Amino acid sequence: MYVVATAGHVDHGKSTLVRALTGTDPDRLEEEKRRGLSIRLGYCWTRLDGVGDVAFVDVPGHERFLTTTLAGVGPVPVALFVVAADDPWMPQAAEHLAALDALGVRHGLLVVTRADLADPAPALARAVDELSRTSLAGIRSVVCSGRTGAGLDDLRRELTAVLRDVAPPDPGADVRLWVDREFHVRGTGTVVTGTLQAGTLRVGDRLLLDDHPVRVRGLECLGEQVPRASGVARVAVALADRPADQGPGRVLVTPDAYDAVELADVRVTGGGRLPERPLLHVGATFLSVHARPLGGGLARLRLEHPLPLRVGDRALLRDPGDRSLWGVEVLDVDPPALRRRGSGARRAAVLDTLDGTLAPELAARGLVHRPGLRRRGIPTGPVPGDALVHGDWIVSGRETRRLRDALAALVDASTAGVTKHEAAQRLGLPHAGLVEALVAPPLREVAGRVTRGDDLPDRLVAAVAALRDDLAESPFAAPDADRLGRLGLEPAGLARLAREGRVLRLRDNVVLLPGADDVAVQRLGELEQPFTTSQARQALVTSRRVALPLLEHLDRTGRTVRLPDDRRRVR
Ligand SMILES: Nc1nc2c(ncn2[C@@H]2O[C@H](COP(=O)(O)OP(=O)(O)OP(=O)(O)O)[C@@H](O)[C@H]2O)c(=O)[nH]1
Ligand SMILES: [Mg+2]
Repeated sequence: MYVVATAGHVDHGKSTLVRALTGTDPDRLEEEKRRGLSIRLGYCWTRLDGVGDVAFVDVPGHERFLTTTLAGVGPVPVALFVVAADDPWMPQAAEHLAALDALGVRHGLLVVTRADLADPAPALARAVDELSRTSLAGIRSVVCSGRTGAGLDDLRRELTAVLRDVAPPDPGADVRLWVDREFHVRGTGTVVTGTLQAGTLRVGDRLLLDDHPVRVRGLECLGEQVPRASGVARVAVALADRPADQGPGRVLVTPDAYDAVELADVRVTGGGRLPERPLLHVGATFLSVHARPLGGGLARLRLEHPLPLRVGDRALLRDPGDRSLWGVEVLDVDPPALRRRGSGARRAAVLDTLDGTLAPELAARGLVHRPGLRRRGIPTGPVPGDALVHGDWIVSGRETRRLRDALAALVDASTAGVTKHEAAQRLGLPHAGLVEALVAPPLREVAGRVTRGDDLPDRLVAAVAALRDDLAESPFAAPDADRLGRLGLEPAGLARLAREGRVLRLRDNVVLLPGADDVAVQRLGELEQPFTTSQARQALVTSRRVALPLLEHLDRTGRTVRLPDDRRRVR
């Protein structure tokens, strides 16, 4: 199926053309018929040879209904741009064209209608010229009359040619249906309608309507019940589990596929200076936003309530006061906080590099997670050659180097390395597995600890790690010979560790961690001076086997003085 939205000034003949093409009057309200004016969106469809089903979303042209018009064209990829031969270029023609241009609509057909009333050539020339400065530049055009039917066959043929150029969207894409109507059907319950842009809806699907879980109980496409529908399509979705106390639904999405976005950094095009509180029109909905210009055509938008936005989304900003319009392209839906002065300009410089691909996104963030990328609408590849990949995590080359340096500094500041969890925490990494991935020579990981590898054998690194655990609580409870044996610390190994400053060796098989002597001096300094060996042993919570060589070590290194009566004092 294809979906086409009309656009054009009030009374220029949009609805008349849709009726002529489909045999159905898109103006169904009594008031619409009486006033000869569209007020709501109209929905009709037909079949065109060569392309099949074509659904129309007929929009109102009156300036008062612009919000409805924007809801109609917002999610639709193809425009039927209608201009009256007898009433060339008018304000809402310009306004609708600006909206289509801002949304980046590239597919469309220009129709000059009411050709039975005036020479269509001037209207056609003017419209072609106006379109030439927009995303619709160079589209096909046709002249016809909705009243006499002249030129309608040309219109069908040209529209067929236009639609043949529209690439079909991915049926496997996540669903995001912007709701343009919601109503209650007796016996069925809540029904929402919209233009499904991509992806597939199936009866039985569990989705989220705004934040609330709902189930698809029935699906209707062009007036018929269907078990499934893939975009692009006009769909009516009957929902089960719709909470009664909820406001009108805005958007129906695949669960977990989108972030609930309240802050978005965007590129803004057209118009003059942004007001502080413009309206953001996106999909078929609109809401108030706070706009903070970042300079260089970039801005940060704070949304009044969260929406499932993605990078690359096109939307409109509007100042309802003076009817100005701006185009918006979403660059980042998870931007960092801006605190310090001047951070806006720095942020703008980063935003200028973002183009919806992975490489600049990775460069800007340093570290990304594939599920997060998918939710934000950014491709998860190709991964730049210098990046580090660990499971779903990707770290940029530059951030990898920075983290490796920081990890090395952490290790160097420790006595026997750091655990992965400790390192992850200190480096601000979201996952300890990343530490493992960052370990590269001269660092290495042994028994869950990252240490400086040098050329120490694994068993000695592991033994030091175990020793550290042993001594964590009681730093003077030196392991006995038995424990040293179990750790594989034979005299040669101990000698080497002592030489490299990884242990403090007081006697052949009395070892503590480096720095234990400093702790001892501090504790002994708190005793009444001078103190006996027994008092020292109690203060350090240790045995004579450790206390004696430790005190001798302190004497030798000049930190305690041994008195003639065998008592000591701290220097
Ligand atoms: N003579 C003539 N009249 C037309 C033609 N097309 C539309 N009209 C008349 O123009 C008036 C407006 O037509 P609509 O089709 O309602 O115009 P519209 O663009 O849908 O208007 P809005 O929805 O209000 O923006 C109606 O009275 C139509 O009968 C045409 O080709 N020739
Ligand atoms: Mg109309």
